[in-house]
Amino acid sequence: MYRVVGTVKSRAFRVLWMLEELGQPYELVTATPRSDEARAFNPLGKIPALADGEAVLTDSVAIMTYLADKHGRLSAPAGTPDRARQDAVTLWLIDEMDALLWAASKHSFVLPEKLRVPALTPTLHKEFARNVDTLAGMLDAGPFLMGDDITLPDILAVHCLGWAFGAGFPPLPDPVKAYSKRLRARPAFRAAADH
Ligand SMILES: N[C@@H](CCC(=O)N[C@@H](CS)C(=O)NCC(=O)O)C(=O)O
Repeated sequence: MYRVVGTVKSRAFRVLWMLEELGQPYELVTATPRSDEARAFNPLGKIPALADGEAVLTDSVAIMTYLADKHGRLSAPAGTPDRARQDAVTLWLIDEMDALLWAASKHSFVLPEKLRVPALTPTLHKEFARNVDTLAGMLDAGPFLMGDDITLPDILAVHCLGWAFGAGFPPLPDPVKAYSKRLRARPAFRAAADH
């Protein structure tokens, strides 16, 4: 059985949601960032990690990619143009959403107080709002980011949108709000959130 190291209210949620979508059994090993439990799986103290037998993997996107490839679902196959297009969306989300949210977290509670620059916040919010408009445009073509089926970048995007809401980022435009609500209503999302 897989073991997911982290907490529901962290990037580990992405992995929990994906495992629920895949219908794979797993156990949640609760570990907060930088805790001894987290360091036992990742010397950096970062969560999530995934233990698959003897193999210990880190980074939410690396883990999701591994799971999608291993189980042959929630992703275009590796080595195809569709996969390269999907990876480009995944990396765009990391650059333009996750990175902004992470910067906001760092400058509000992660960094030692004397290193925080609260004046960054309005710029991070404006950038995020601009990127959410781009995301709305990506959703013009279908119900999911890559078209007709849910894939890894949808899990990443909806996790980032929920994180943004929790962190007090600006409200979402209606089409993005509806997309997020629709995906959050999925039984797999609900099951992952139930931990
Ligand atoms: N790119 C990594 C980032 C992991 C990460 O920074 N996780 C946060 C919690 S959501 C953490 O453990 N932070 C502690 C730290 O950076 O020291 C991923 O997606 O898994």
